[in-house]
Amino acid sequence: MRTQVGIIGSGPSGLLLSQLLHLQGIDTVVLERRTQEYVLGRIRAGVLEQGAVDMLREAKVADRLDREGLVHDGFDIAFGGRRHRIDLRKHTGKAVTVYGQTEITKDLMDARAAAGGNLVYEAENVQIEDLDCGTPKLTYTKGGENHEVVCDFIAGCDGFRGISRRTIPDNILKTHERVYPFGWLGILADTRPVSDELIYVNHWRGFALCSMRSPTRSRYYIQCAFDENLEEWTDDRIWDELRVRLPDAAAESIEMGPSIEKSIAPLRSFVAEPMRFGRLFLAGDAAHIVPPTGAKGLNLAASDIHYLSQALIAHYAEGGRMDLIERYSENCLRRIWKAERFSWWMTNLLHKFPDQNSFDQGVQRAELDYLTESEAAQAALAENYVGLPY
Ligand code: FAS
Ligand code: PHB
Repeated sequence: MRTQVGIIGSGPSGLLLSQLLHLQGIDTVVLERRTQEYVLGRIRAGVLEQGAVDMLREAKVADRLDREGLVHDGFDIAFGGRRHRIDLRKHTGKAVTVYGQTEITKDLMDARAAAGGNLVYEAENVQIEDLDCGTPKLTYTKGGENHEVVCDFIAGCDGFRGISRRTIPDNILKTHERVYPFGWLGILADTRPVSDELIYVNHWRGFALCSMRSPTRSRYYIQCAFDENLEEWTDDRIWDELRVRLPDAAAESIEMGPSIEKSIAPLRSFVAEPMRFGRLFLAGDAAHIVPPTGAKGLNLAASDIHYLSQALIAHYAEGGRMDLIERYSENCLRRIWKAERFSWWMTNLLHKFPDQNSFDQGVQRAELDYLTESEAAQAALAENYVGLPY
Protein backbone atom coordinates (compact mmCIF):
# COMPACT_ATOMS: atom_id res chain seq x y z
CA MET A 1 0.00 0.00 0.00
CA ARG A 2 1.18 3.61 -0.59
CA THR A 3 0.02 6.77 1.16
CA GLN A 4 1.22 10.33 1.68
CA VAL A 5 1.03 10.39 5.50
CA GLY A 6 1.06 7.22 7.62
CA ILE A 7 -0.48 7.83 11.07
CA ILE A 8 0.04 5.57 14.08
CA GLY A 9 -2.82 5.82 16.59
CA SER A 10 -6.53 6.64 16.35
CA GLY A 11 -6.85 8.80 19.44
CA PRO A 12 -7.76 12.49 19.09
CA SER A 13 -4.33 13.39 17.60
CA GLY A 14 -4.31 10.78 14.86
CA LEU A 15 -7.96 11.15 13.91
CA LEU A 16 -7.87 14.96 13.84
CA LEU A 17 -4.75 14.97 11.68
CA SER A 18 -6.25 12.42 9.29
CA GLN A 19 -9.45 14.45 8.97
CA LEU A 20 -7.72 17.82 8.43
CA LEU A 21 -5.40 16.37 5.75
CA HIS A 22 -8.30 14.59 4.06
CA LEU A 23 -10.14 17.91 3.69
CA GLN A 24 -7.11 19.18 1.75
CA GLY A 25 -6.98 16.09 -0.48
CA ILE A 26 -3.98 14.57 1.29
CA ASP A 27 -4.13 10.79 1.61
CA THR A 28 -3.54 9.10 4.98
CA VAL A 29 -3.64 5.64 6.51
CA VAL A 30 -4.32 5.32 10.27
CA LEU A 31 -3.04 2.22 12.07
CA GLU A 32 -4.58 1.55 15.51
CA ARG A 33 -3.64 -1.45 17.62
CA ARG A 34 -6.90 -1.57 19.63
CA THR A 35 -10.51 -2.07 18.52
CA GLN A 36 -12.74 0.96 17.88
CA GLU A 37 -14.83 -0.05 20.91
CA TYR A 38 -11.76 -0.09 23.17
CA VAL A 39 -10.67 3.36 22.00
CA LEU A 40 -14.17 4.75 22.55
CA GLY A 41 -14.37 3.07 25.98
CA ARG A 42 -11.54 5.15 27.42
CA ILE A 43 -12.87 8.00 29.60
CA ARG A 44 -10.40 10.88 29.54
CA ALA A 45 -10.49 14.62 28.97
CA GLY A 46 -13.47 16.86 29.42
CA VAL A 47 -12.55 20.53 28.91
CA LEU A 48 -11.76 22.17 25.55
CA GLU A 49 -9.93 25.44 24.98
CA GLN A 50 -11.39 27.74 22.30
CA GLY A 51 -8.43 26.81 20.08
CA ALA A 52 -9.39 23.13 20.17
CA VAL A 53 -13.05 23.98 19.45
CA ASP A 54 -11.90 26.05 16.46
CA MET A 55 -9.79 23.10 15.22
CA LEU A 56 -12.79 20.75 15.41
CA ARG A 57 -14.92 23.28 13.51
CA GLU A 58 -12.16 23.58 10.88
CA ALA A 59 -12.20 19.76 10.65
CA LYS A 60 -16.00 19.94 10.04
CA VAL A 61 -16.74 17.62 13.01
CA ALA A 62 -18.16 20.18 15.47
CA ASP A 63 -21.93 20.06 14.76
CA ARG A 64 -22.72 17.90 17.82
CA LEU A 65 -20.13 19.77 19.90
CA ASP A 66 -21.86 23.07 19.02
CA ARG A 67 -25.24 21.55 19.99
CA GLU A 68 -24.27 19.64 23.13
CA GLY A 69 -21.05 21.26 24.39
CA LEU A 70 -21.45 23.21 27.65
CA VAL A 71 -19.83 26.67 27.46
CA HIS A 72 -18.36 27.67 30.82
CA ASP A 73 -17.41 31.28 31.59
CA GLY A 74 -15.63 30.37 34.81
CA PHE A 75 -14.91 27.77 37.47
CA ASP A 76 -14.54 27.66 41.26
CA ILE A 77 -11.51 27.01 43.43
CA ALA A 78 -12.50 25.83 46.91
CA PHE A 79 -10.36 25.70 50.06
CA GLY A 80 -11.00 26.18 53.76
CA GLY A 81 -14.64 25.31 53.12
CA ARG A 82 -15.21 28.32 50.82
CA ARG A 83 -15.60 28.63 47.03
CA HIS A 84 -13.97 31.37 44.96
CA ARG A 85 -14.99 31.89 41.33
CA ILE A 86 -12.40 32.52 38.63
CA ASP A 87 -14.23 34.56 35.98
CA LEU A 88 -12.64 33.49 32.69
CA ARG A 89 -14.88 35.69 30.54
CA LYS A 90 -14.13 38.85 32.58
CA HIS A 91 -10.36 38.32 32.53
CA THR A 92 -9.91 36.98 28.98
CA GLY A 93 -13.13 37.53 27.04
CA LYS A 94 -13.04 33.78 26.40
CA ALA A 95 -14.64 30.63 27.78
CA VAL A 96 -13.98 26.88 27.77
CA THR A 97 -16.31 24.17 26.49
CA VAL A 98 -17.11 20.96 28.38
CA TYR A 99 -17.43 18.09 25.89
CA GLY A 100 -15.94 14.65 26.57
CA GLN A 101 -12.95 13.30 24.65
CA THR A 102 -14.99 10.17 23.99
CA GLU A 103 -17.51 12.26 22.03
CA ILE A 104 -14.74 14.00 20.07
CA THR A 105 -13.23 10.63 19.16
CA LYS A 106 -16.65 9.35 18.07
CA ASP A 107 -17.36 12.44 15.95
CA LEU A 108 -13.94 12.09 14.25
CA MET A 109 -14.34 8.35 13.68
CA ASP A 110 -17.78 8.92 12.13
CA ALA A 111 -16.41 11.63 9.82
CA ARG A 112 -13.49 9.48 8.68
CA ALA A 113 -15.79 6.51 8.05
CA ALA A 114 -18.25 8.69 6.08
CA ALA A 115 -15.39 9.90 3.88
CA GLY A 116 -14.14 6.35 3.32
CA GLY A 117 -10.99 7.03 5.35
CA ASN A 118 -8.43 4.23 5.56
CA LEU A 119 -8.44 3.39 9.29
CA VAL A 120 -7.05 -0.03 10.24
CA TYR A 121 -8.06 -1.25 13.73
CA GLU A 122 -6.42 -4.18 15.54
CA ALA A 123 -3.23 -3.49 13.56
CA GLU A 124 -0.68 -5.54 15.48
CA ASN A 125 3.06 -5.08 15.84
CA VAL A 126 3.25 -1.78 13.94
CA GLN A 127 6.85 -1.03 13.06
CA ILE A 128 8.53 2.02 11.51
CA GLU A 129 11.14 1.15 8.88
CA ASP A 130 13.47 2.94 6.38
CA LEU A 131 13.06 6.20 8.28
CA ASP A 132 16.42 7.40 6.98
CA CYS A 133 15.36 7.25 3.34
CA GLY A 134 12.88 9.34 1.34
CA THR A 135 10.10 6.75 1.56
CA PRO A 136 9.77 5.43 5.12
CA LYS A 137 7.31 2.64 5.68
CA LEU A 138 5.00 1.18 8.28
CA THR A 139 4.63 -2.56 8.62
CA TYR A 140 1.97 -4.38 10.65
CA THR A 141 0.12 -7.64 10.92
CA LYS A 142 -3.62 -8.13 10.93
CA GLY A 143 -5.48 -11.42 10.94
CA GLY A 144 -2.18 -13.24 10.64
CA GLU A 145 -1.22 -11.42 7.43
CA ASN A 146 1.75 -9.05 7.06
CA HIS A 147 1.14 -5.61 5.54
CA GLU A 148 3.31 -2.69 4.44
CA VAL A 149 2.45 1.00 3.96
CA VAL A 150 5.01 3.12 2.08
CA CYS A 151 4.67 6.78 3.14
CA ASP A 152 6.10 10.23 2.44
CA PHE A 153 5.80 11.07 6.15
CA ILE A 154 4.89 9.27 9.39
CA ALA A 155 2.94 10.89 12.26
CA GLY A 156 3.49 9.20 15.64
CA CYS A 157 0.12 9.84 17.32
CA ASP A 158 0.42 6.68 19.42
CA GLY A 159 0.33 8.13 22.92
CA PHE A 160 2.69 7.87 25.85
CA ARG A 161 3.24 4.12 25.52
CA GLY A 162 3.47 4.01 21.73
CA ILE A 163 6.43 3.01 19.56
CA SER A 164 7.11 6.22 17.63
CA ARG A 165 9.01 8.11 20.36
CA ARG A 166 11.19 5.04 20.90
CA THR A 167 12.16 5.11 17.22
CA ILE A 168 14.15 8.33 17.72
CA PRO A 169 17.77 7.39 18.56
CA ASP A 170 18.73 7.77 22.25
CA ASN A 171 21.61 10.09 21.34
CA ILE A 172 19.13 12.51 19.74
CA LEU A 173 16.01 12.21 21.96
CA LYS A 174 15.98 14.22 25.21
CA THR A 175 13.24 13.65 27.78
CA HIS A 176 12.23 15.70 30.82
CA GLU A 177 9.97 14.24 33.49
CA ARG A 178 8.41 14.75 36.88
CA VAL A 179 6.30 11.95 38.35
CA TYR A 180 3.84 13.03 41.07
CA PRO A 181 3.50 10.97 44.29
CA PHE A 182 -0.25 10.50 43.85
CA GLY A 183 -2.93 9.65 41.25
CA TRP A 184 -6.49 10.63 40.38
CA LEU A 185 -9.37 8.25 40.99
CA GLY A 186 -12.11 9.17 38.53
CA ILE A 187 -15.78 8.20 38.61
CA LEU A 188 -18.43 8.74 35.93
CA ALA A 189 -22.10 8.59 36.95
CA ASP A 190 -25.46 9.41 35.40
CA THR A 191 -26.25 11.95 38.12
CA ARG A 192 -26.93 15.69 37.99
CA PRO A 193 -23.63 17.61 38.36
CA VAL A 194 -23.26 19.21 41.79
CA SER A 195 -22.60 22.63 40.21
CA ASP A 196 -23.13 24.40 36.88
CA GLU A 197 -19.37 24.94 36.59
CA LEU A 198 -16.30 22.96 37.67
CA ILE A 199 -15.08 23.02 41.26
CA TYR A 200 -11.36 22.40 41.97
CA VAL A 201 -10.87 21.62 45.68
CA ASN A 202 -7.77 21.88 47.87
CA HIS A 203 -8.51 19.86 51.03
CA TRP A 204 -6.22 18.60 53.83
CA ARG A 205 -7.20 15.02 52.87
CA GLY A 206 -6.37 15.66 49.20
CA PHE A 207 -7.52 17.24 45.95
CA ALA A 208 -11.01 16.76 44.51
CA LEU A 209 -12.59 17.91 41.24
CA CYS A 210 -16.28 18.19 40.34
CA SER A 211 -16.75 18.09 36.58
CA MET A 212 -19.37 16.82 34.16
CA ARG A 213 -20.13 15.52 30.69
CA SER A 214 -23.70 16.80 30.35
CA PRO A 215 -26.50 18.21 32.58
CA THR A 216 -27.27 14.58 33.55
CA ARG A 217 -23.80 13.01 33.64
CA SER A 218 -21.20 13.87 36.30
CA ARG A 219 -17.46 13.30 36.37
CA TYR A 220 -15.62 13.48 39.70
CA TYR A 221 -12.00 12.93 40.72
CA ILE A 222 -10.31 12.51 44.08
CA GLN A 223 -6.58 12.49 44.72
CA CYS A 224 -5.43 9.05 45.82
CA ALA A 225 -2.16 7.21 46.44
CA PHE A 226 -0.34 6.47 43.16
CA ASP A 227 -0.41 2.74 43.96
CA GLU A 228 -4.04 2.71 45.12
CA ASN A 229 -6.02 -0.49 44.48
CA LEU A 230 -9.22 0.41 42.61
CA GLU A 231 -10.89 -2.75 43.96
CA GLU A 232 -10.83 -1.21 47.42
CA TRP A 233 -12.83 1.83 46.26
CA THR A 234 -16.51 0.95 46.25
CA ASP A 235 -18.88 3.59 44.91
CA ASP A 236 -20.06 4.33 48.45
CA ARG A 237 -16.48 4.90 49.64
CA ILE A 238 -15.83 7.31 46.74
CA TRP A 239 -19.05 9.29 47.37
CA ASP A 240 -18.27 9.46 51.10
CA GLU A 241 -14.72 10.74 50.46
CA LEU A 242 -15.95 13.27 47.93
CA ARG A 243 -18.50 14.64 50.41
CA VAL A 244 -15.81 15.03 53.08
CA ARG A 245 -13.62 17.05 50.71
CA LEU A 246 -16.33 19.27 49.15
CA PRO A 247 -17.52 22.55 50.73
CA ASP A 248 -20.58 21.89 52.93
CA ALA A 249 -23.31 23.14 50.59
CA ALA A 250 -21.97 21.04 47.70
CA ALA A 251 -21.45 18.02 49.96
CA GLU A 252 -25.09 18.23 51.08
CA SER A 253 -26.53 18.65 47.57
CA ILE A 254 -24.40 16.16 45.62
CA GLU A 255 -26.49 13.56 43.79
CA MET A 256 -24.95 10.10 44.15
CA GLY A 257 -25.56 7.03 42.05
CA PRO A 258 -23.93 3.90 40.60
CA SER A 259 -20.66 4.47 38.71
CA ILE A 260 -20.66 3.71 34.99
CA GLU A 261 -16.86 3.98 34.91
CA LYS A 262 -14.14 4.09 37.55
CA SER A 263 -10.39 4.39 36.90
CA ILE A 264 -7.13 5.56 38.44
CA ALA A 265 -4.73 7.69 36.37
CA PRO A 266 -1.12 8.34 37.38
CA LEU A 267 0.06 11.95 37.22
CA ARG A 268 3.24 12.97 35.46
CA SER A 269 4.77 15.90 33.59
CA PHE A 270 6.76 14.72 30.58
CA VAL A 271 8.29 16.31 27.49
CA ALA A 272 10.26 14.61 24.70
CA GLU A 273 12.30 16.66 22.24
CA PRO A 274 12.78 17.00 19.34
CA MET A 275 9.28 16.19 18.06
CA ARG A 276 10.59 15.52 14.55
CA PHE A 277 13.23 13.05 13.36
CA GLY A 278 13.60 13.15 9.58
CA ARG A 279 10.18 12.23 8.17
CA LEU A 280 8.77 11.11 11.55
CA PHE A 281 6.72 13.56 13.63
CA LEU A 282 5.57 13.05 17.24
CA ALA A 283 2.23 14.62 18.23
CA GLY A 284 0.05 14.61 21.35
CA ASP A 285 0.76 12.25 24.23
CA ALA A 286 3.51 10.55 22.17
CA ALA A 287 5.57 13.70 22.83
CA HIS A 288 4.26 15.11 26.11
CA ILE A 289 2.14 14.42 29.15
CA VAL A 290 0.67 16.90 31.64
CA PRO A 291 -1.08 16.23 34.96
CA PRO A 292 -4.81 16.68 34.10
CA THR A 293 -5.18 19.45 36.73
CA GLY A 294 -4.96 22.19 34.12
CA ALA A 295 -7.08 20.30 31.53
CA LYS A 296 -4.29 20.68 28.96
CA GLY A 297 -3.57 17.15 27.66
CA LEU A 298 -6.11 16.95 24.89
CA ASN A 299 -5.77 20.67 24.16
CA LEU A 300 -2.01 20.35 23.57
CA ALA A 301 -2.71 17.47 21.19
CA ALA A 302 -4.96 19.85 19.23
CA SER A 303 -2.29 22.56 18.96
CA ASP A 304 0.36 20.03 17.88
CA ILE A 305 -2.00 18.91 15.12
CA HIS A 306 -2.58 22.55 14.14
CA TYR A 307 1.16 23.01 13.53
CA LEU A 308 1.62 19.60 11.89
CA SER A 309 -1.37 19.83 9.55
CA GLN A 310 -0.36 23.38 8.50
CA ALA A 311 3.19 22.17 7.76
CA LEU A 312 2.09 19.14 5.71
CA ILE A 313 -0.60 21.06 3.81
CA ALA A 314 1.97 23.75 2.89
CA HIS A 315 4.43 21.05 1.80
CA TYR A 316 1.97 19.42 -0.60
CA ALA A 317 0.33 22.64 -1.80
CA GLU A 318 3.49 24.68 -2.35
CA GLY A 319 5.87 22.43 -4.27
CA GLY A 320 7.52 20.60 -1.39
CA ARG A 321 7.80 23.59 0.98
CA MET A 322 9.88 22.53 4.01
CA ASP A 323 10.22 25.55 6.34
CA LEU A 324 7.12 24.81 8.46
CA ILE A 325 8.14 21.13 8.61
CA GLU A 326 11.60 22.12 9.81
CA ARG A 327 10.12 24.47 12.45
CA TYR A 328 7.40 22.01 13.61
CA SER A 329 9.18 20.84 16.77
CA GLU A 330 10.24 24.34 17.82
CA ASN A 331 6.74 25.75 17.21
CA CYS A 332 5.07 23.00 19.27
CA LEU A 333 7.54 22.98 22.16
CA ARG A 334 7.28 26.72 22.81
CA ARG A 335 3.54 26.31 23.58
CA ILE A 336 3.96 22.87 25.23
CA TRP A 337 6.42 24.10 27.87
CA LYS A 338 4.06 26.95 28.88
CA ALA A 339 1.23 24.44 29.33
CA GLU A 340 3.59 22.13 31.25
CA ARG A 341 4.47 24.99 33.59
CA PHE A 342 0.80 25.91 34.14
CA SER A 343 -0.25 22.29 34.75
CA TRP A 344 2.66 21.81 37.19
CA TRP A 345 1.78 25.08 38.98
CA MET A 346 -1.94 24.19 39.29
CA THR A 347 -1.05 20.68 40.53
CA ASN A 348 1.22 22.11 43.22
CA LEU A 349 -1.45 24.64 44.21
CA LEU A 350 -4.24 22.11 44.74
CA HIS A 351 -2.78 18.78 45.86
CA LYS A 352 -1.57 17.41 49.18
CA PHE A 353 2.05 16.26 48.80
CA PRO A 354 3.10 13.46 51.19
CA ASP A 355 6.43 15.17 51.98
CA GLN A 356 4.90 18.63 52.56
CA ASN A 357 6.14 20.25 55.80
CA SER A 358 4.50 23.15 57.62
CA PHE A 359 6.42 25.69 55.54
CA ASP A 360 5.22 24.10 52.29
CA GLN A 361 1.66 24.16 53.63
CA GLY A 362 2.02 27.83 54.56
CA VAL A 363 3.26 28.75 51.08
CA GLN A 364 0.42 26.75 49.43
CA ARG A 365 -2.16 28.54 51.56
CA ALA A 366 -0.58 31.93 50.84
CA GLU A 367 -0.71 31.16 47.09
CA LEU A 368 -4.43 30.36 47.40
CA ASP A 369 -5.13 33.49 49.47
CA TYR A 370 -3.16 35.65 47.03
CA LEU A 371 -5.11 34.18 44.11
CA THR A 372 -8.47 35.00 45.69
CA GLU A 373 -7.36 38.56 46.63
CA SER A 374 -5.55 39.56 43.42
CA GLU A 375 -7.27 40.37 40.13
CA ALA A 376 -3.87 40.13 38.42
CA ALA A 377 -3.28 36.63 39.78
CA GLN A 378 -6.74 35.53 38.64
CA ALA A 379 -6.16 37.02 35.19
CA ALA A 380 -2.90 35.09 34.86
CA LEU A 381 -4.63 31.84 35.84
CA ALA A 382 -7.54 32.58 33.49
CA GLU A 383 -5.40 33.27 30.41
CA ASN A 384 -3.55 29.98 30.87
CA TYR A 385 -6.72 28.01 31.57
CA VAL A 386 -8.58 29.24 28.43
CA GLY A 387 -5.43 28.47 26.43
CA LEU A 388 -2.49 30.57 25.28
CA PRO A 389 -2.43 31.57 21.58
CA TYR A 390 -1.24 29.03 18.98
P1 FAS B 1 -4.00 8.78 22.96
O1 FAS B 1 -3.22 8.03 24.01
O2 FAS B 1 -5.38 9.24 23.26
O3 FAS B 1 -4.12 7.87 21.64
C1 FAS B 1 -3.03 7.09 21.19
C2 FAS B 1 -3.60 5.93 20.39
O4 FAS B 1 -2.50 5.20 19.83
C3 FAS B 1 -4.38 4.96 21.26
O5 FAS B 1 -5.64 4.69 20.70
C4 FAS B 1 -3.50 3.71 21.30
O6 FAS B 1 -4.24 2.52 21.37
C5 FAS B 1 -2.75 3.82 19.98
N1 FAS B 1 -1.46 3.13 19.98
C6 FAS B 1 -0.53 3.13 20.97
N2 FAS B 1 0.53 2.38 20.61
C7 FAS B 1 0.26 1.90 19.35
C8 FAS B 1 0.96 1.07 18.44
N3 FAS B 1 2.16 0.57 18.75
N4 FAS B 1 0.38 0.77 17.25
C9 FAS B 1 -0.85 1.31 16.93
N5 FAS B 1 -1.56 2.09 17.75
C10 FAS B 1 -1.01 2.39 18.95
N6 FAS B 1 -6.41 15.15 29.41
C11 FAS B 1 -7.17 16.17 29.85
O7 FAS B 1 -7.09 17.27 29.31
N7 FAS B 1 -8.04 15.98 30.92
C12 FAS B 1 -8.16 14.75 31.54
O8 FAS B 1 -8.92 14.60 32.50
C13 FAS B 1 -7.39 13.67 31.10
N8 FAS B 1 -7.50 12.42 31.70
C14 FAS B 1 -6.68 11.40 31.25
C15 FAS B 1 -6.74 10.11 31.83
C16 FAS B 1 -5.90 9.07 31.39
C17 FAS B 1 -5.96 7.69 32.03
C18 FAS B 1 -4.98 9.31 30.34
C19 FAS B 1 -4.04 8.22 29.87
C20 FAS B 1 -4.93 10.57 29.75
C21 FAS B 1 -5.78 11.62 30.20
N9 FAS B 1 -5.76 12.90 29.61
C22 FAS B 1 -6.52 13.93 30.03
C23 FAS B 1 -4.90 13.16 28.51
C24 FAS B 1 -5.58 12.63 27.27
O9 FAS B 1 -6.80 13.28 27.10
C25 FAS B 1 -4.59 12.83 26.17
O10 FAS B 1 -4.04 14.13 26.18
C26 FAS B 1 -5.19 12.52 24.82
O11 FAS B 1 -5.73 11.23 24.86
C27 FAS B 1 -4.05 12.65 23.81
O12 FAS B 1 -4.50 12.12 22.63
P2 FAS B 1 -3.49 11.31 21.69
O13 FAS B 1 -2.24 12.09 21.54
O14 FAS B 1 -4.30 10.97 20.49
O15 FAS B 1 -3.08 10.00 22.50
C1 PHB C 1 -12.77 16.17 33.17
O1 PHB C 1 -13.95 16.56 33.11
O2 PHB C 1 -12.46 14.98 32.91
C2 PHB C 1 -11.70 17.12 33.62
C3 PHB C 1 -11.99 18.47 33.71
C4 PHB C 1 -10.99 19.35 34.11
C5 PHB C 1 -9.73 18.88 34.41
C6 PHB C 1 -9.44 17.50 34.31
C7 PHB C 1 -10.44 16.63 33.91
O3 PHB C 1 -8.76 19.73 34.82
